[in-house]
Amino acid sequence: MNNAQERIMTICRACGHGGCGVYVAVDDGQPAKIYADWEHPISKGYTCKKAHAAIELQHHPDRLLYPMQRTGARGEGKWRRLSWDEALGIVAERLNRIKAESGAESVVFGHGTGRDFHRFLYRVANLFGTPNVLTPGHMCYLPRIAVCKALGMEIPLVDYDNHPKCVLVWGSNHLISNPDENKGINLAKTMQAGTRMIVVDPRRNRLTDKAELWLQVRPGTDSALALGMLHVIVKEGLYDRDFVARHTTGFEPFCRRLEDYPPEVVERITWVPAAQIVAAARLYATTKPAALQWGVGVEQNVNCVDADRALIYLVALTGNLDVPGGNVIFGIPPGVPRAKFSLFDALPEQQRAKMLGAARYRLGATINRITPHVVWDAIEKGDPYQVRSLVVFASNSLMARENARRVHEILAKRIEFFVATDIFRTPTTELADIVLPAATWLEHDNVAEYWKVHGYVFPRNKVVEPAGEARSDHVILNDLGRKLGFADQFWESYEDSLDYILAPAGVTWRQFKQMPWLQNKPVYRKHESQGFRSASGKLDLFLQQYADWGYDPLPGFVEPPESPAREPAFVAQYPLILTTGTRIFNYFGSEHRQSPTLRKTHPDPLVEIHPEAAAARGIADGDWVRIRSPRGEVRMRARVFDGVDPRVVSAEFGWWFPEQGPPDYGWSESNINVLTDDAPPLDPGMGATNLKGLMCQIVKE
Ligand SMILES: Nc1nc2c(c(=O)[nH]1)N[C@H]1C(S)=C(S)[C@@H](COP(=O)(O)OP(=O)(O)OC[C@H]3O[C@@H](n4cnc5c(=O)[nH]c(N)nc54)[C@H](O)[C@@H]3O)O[C@H]1N2
Ligand SMILES: Nc1nc2c(c(=O)[nH]1)N[C@H]1C(S)=C(S)[C@@H](COP(=O)(O)OP(=O)(O)OC[C@H]3O[C@@H](n4cnc5c(=O)[nH]c(N)nc54)[C@H](O)[C@@H]3O)O[C@H]1N2
Ligand SMILES: [Mo]
Repeated sequence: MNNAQERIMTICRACGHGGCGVYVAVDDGQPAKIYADWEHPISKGYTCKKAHAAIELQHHPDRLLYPMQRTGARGEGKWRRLSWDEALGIVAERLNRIKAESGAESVVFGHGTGRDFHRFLYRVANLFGTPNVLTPGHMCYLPRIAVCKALGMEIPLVDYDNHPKCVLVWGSNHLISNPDENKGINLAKTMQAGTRMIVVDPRRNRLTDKAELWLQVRPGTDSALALGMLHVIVKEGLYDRDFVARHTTGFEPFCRRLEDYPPEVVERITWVPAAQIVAAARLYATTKPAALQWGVGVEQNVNCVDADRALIYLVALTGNLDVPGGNVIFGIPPGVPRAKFSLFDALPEQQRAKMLGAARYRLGATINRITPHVVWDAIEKGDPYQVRSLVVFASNSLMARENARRVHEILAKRIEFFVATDIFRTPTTELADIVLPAATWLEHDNVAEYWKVHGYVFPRNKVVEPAGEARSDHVILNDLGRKLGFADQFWESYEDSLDYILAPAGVTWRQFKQMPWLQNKPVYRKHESQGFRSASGKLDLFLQQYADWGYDPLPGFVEPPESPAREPAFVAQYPLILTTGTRIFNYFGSEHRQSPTLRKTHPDPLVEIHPEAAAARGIADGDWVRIRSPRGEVRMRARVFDGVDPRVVSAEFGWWFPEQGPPDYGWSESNINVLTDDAPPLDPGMGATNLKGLMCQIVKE
C-alpha cells in the first residue's frame, strides 16, 4: 500500500447477499484493491473474485449514470436524460394518478433477490397502499421463513461456531453460493475439523466429493426423501422422545403419514438406494450435535413447503433445534424491528385483502409474498383487477423470472407504466419507461445485514462517491416516498434513517461507523422456557392451519407436473429431467457478465449432461447444443460430466450477453427461463415454481 492510499473498513455486497467483511484500499478517490477482514465473525477472512471484479465494474460503460426517460417505442433504445427531481416527479405523479383512478393495488412494486434496501421498498409500498410486492420469495428462502412462522418460530440457521459433529447439506452448493446469512467458509472450516457430512444433491460437487454419504436425489423429490429418513428415525426409535413428549403435537398422525414412506418406496420415488436412506437417517440422528444446511435446491418445485417442513421436523425430532452446534434461532439483529421499519401496519386491512393470489397461496400471503403468475394474469386479463404499473428495483426480471417469453410480452407490450432501477443497463431496463441509476455497495453507507437473522449488524462505510448521478436504492426510495406524499414518514437526510434504525441499540450512525459490529447474542433452547409461538405453544406436526386452508396438514410428496410419470408421448418428446440454476462461482444471478476478468474463466453458458446421454445424441464436450422444453428452446455449451445421472441434465441460469449491446443483449438466446414455467400446478402454500425437476430434450446444434 502506498501513501496515497487509505483503507476503509466495510461490508462487501458484490454479490446480492453479500456480508463478507473487507477493507477497500482507495487510491486517488477510486477503489484500488480489496482485502479480506480476518476478524469478521461470519466471513472469517474470506472474499471472492466477484468482490475483486467490483473494481473493474465500477466504471464500466454500461453503468447507468443518470435517470432516463424512454422517448421511442419500448425496446427502441431512445432515451432522454432527466434530473432526479424530474424523474421522481414523473414517477410519483403517474403512480398517484393510477392510484386515484384504479386503486393503489394496481401498482405492483418488485425486487430481486435479498438485498439490504428492501425495508425501504416495503415502507413505500405499504404507505402507498399496495399489498402487491413481487419478489423471488415464492421459491427462494422465504418458504423456509413462512413455514417456520406457521410453526411458531424464526428460521433456525446452522451454528457453525459451535462445531456440528455432522452436517447434512441439502440442496445447497454452499461453498459456491455463500448464500443468505452464512458464508461457505464456515462449512469449509467445519469440514476441515472433520465433521461427518451427508449431501443431498443430484449433482456431484466439492461437497459430495468429501461427504461420507452422497444421496443423488432425483430433482423435485426431496420431500419424499426427507420423509423416508424420518420414517427410519421413528421406526428405529432414534428420535428425541423427551422433545416429542414435551414440545410437539400431532405425533401420531405424523407417524401414520410416515408409514407411506418406507425406504423401498422412497427409493423408487427418489432414485436414492434404500440402504443409503437408512444410513443417512442413522448418521444424522445419532451424531450430536448435527446441523442441517439447506438451500434452494429443495424449494424450487411443487413440493417446496412440504420439503421444508419435513426438514424442520428432521432437525427438531432429532433434538437438534436451538442447541449449540445444531440449528439455532439466532434472532433478529439489533435495531428497529424490521416489520416496524417496513410499516406493514400502515397498510389498511381492505388493501391487504386485495393481495394478488392471497386466497390461493395462503402461506405466501402470511409473509406478503406472491407468485409471479398472479401478477401477469392481472396485467394480461385484468383478473381479478387490472394491474397497470410495475416499479421494480434490482431485478433483471427478463432473465430471472420463470417463463421469460411471457415476461417479455408483459414488459414489452402489456404493462402501462414500468419503472426499473438498476446499476447497469440490462435487457429489462431497456423495456422500462423510466430508468433510475442505482449506486453500488462501494458508493453508500448502510447498516449492513439488517435484513438477515444471524443477529449481527455491521457498518457498511461508503468507499467512493457514486458514479455519475447514481444514488443508493435507499435514498431513491426515501425520496420517492417523500414525492408520493409521505414526507412525514421519511427522512430529510439518509443519515437520519440510519440513526432511526440504530436508535434502539443506543448508537448513532456516526458512532456505529467506527464499530466493528453490534450483535444480539444467541440464546439456546428457547422452546424450553418460551414454547413455540403457535396456538398450542408446541411444534405442530399436524398443521391445523394448513387443514383449515384446504391443504394437506401433514407433509407429503406429489409427482412434479413434468416428470417421467407423465404420458409416454410427452416423455418421448422431453425425455431428460432438467434442473436449472446451479450457481456459478463467477456470477451472481444474471450479474457480472460485463466483467472481462470473470468472463475469461467462464465465457459461455453451460448445460451438464452425462457421457451416456451425450453419446446417445452425438454430443461431445464443448459442443453447442439446443435445449427444448414445451415453452421453447435455448442454446448452451455441453459440459459432458459424469457427476449427473444419465437421466438428468443441469443448466445454468442468468445468461445474457452484454457485449451484444442494447436493446436486446441476446436475452433469449441462452436464457434458461425461456424453458421454465410460471403456471400451476405450483406448491399450494407458496406458489413456488418448478425450476428444478422439469423435462427437456437436448440436441446437438
Ligand atoms: N431457472 C432459474 N431461475 C431462477 C433461479 C434458478 O435457480 N433457476 N433462481 C431464482 C432465485 S433463487 C432468485 S433469488 C432470482 C434472482 O432474481 P434477480 O435478483 O432478479 O436476479 P438478477 O437477474 O441477477 O437481477 C439482479 C439485478 O439487480 C441489479 N443490481 C445489483 N445490485 C443492485 C443494487 O444494489 N441496486 C439496484 N437497483 N440494482 C442492483 C443487477 O445489475 C441485476 O440486473 O432468480 C431466480 N431465477
Ligand atoms: N456465486 C453465486 N452465488 C449465489 C447466487 C449466484 O447466482 N451465484 N445466487 C444467490 C441466490 S439468489 C440464492 S437463492 C442462493 C442459493 O444458494 P443455496 O441455497 O446454497 O443453493 P445453491 O448453491 O443454488 O445450490 C443448489 C444445489 O441444489 C442442487 N439441486 C438441483 N436440483 C435439486 C433438487 O431437486 N434437489 C436437491 N436436493 N438439490 C438440487 C444443485 O445441484 C445445487 O448444488 O445462492 C446465492 N448465491
Ligand atoms: Mo435466491
